[in-house]
Amino acid sequence: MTTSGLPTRVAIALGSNLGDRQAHLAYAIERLREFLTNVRVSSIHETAPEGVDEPQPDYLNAVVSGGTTLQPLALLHRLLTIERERGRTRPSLRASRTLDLDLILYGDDVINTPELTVPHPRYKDRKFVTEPLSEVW
Ligand code: PH2
Ligand code: MG
Ligand code: MG
Repeated sequence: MTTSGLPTRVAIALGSNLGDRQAHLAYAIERLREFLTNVRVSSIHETAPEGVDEPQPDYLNAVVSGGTTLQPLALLHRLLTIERERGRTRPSLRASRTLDLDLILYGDDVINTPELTVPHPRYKDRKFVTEPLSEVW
């Protein structure tokens, strides 16, 4: 748990494969700038869907890093709010989505709660995360 008032460096993975994907990512990046400092934005990667059961449209993926004084759960709740602002629904696990914002890294913290697992448990196996992450971390 980070307790100081100093910003913690975080990485957030962005994904979209429904609707105006570019607009969803651009919106998310602008919203993230409201509470992150020293923001770095990766390039946008167009990727085939991975680990899904049914055919899906291709994704646009990116990673944003920056500093925040928000605690992890407060940050998570901001991310979920931004997803909802783009009409995100969850009809099933890994369903196509307008906007997915995953908290991948929160400094060096290891967090295991029912609501939040950080580092994100599968990110190292996902090229659509590791490639953009390598551009900003
Ligand atoms: N997200 C998933 C499942 N599969 N595949 C790609 N290419 N990009 C994603 O963002 C993605 C995925 C569930 O979060
Ligand atoms: Mg995800
Ligand atoms: Mg998610």
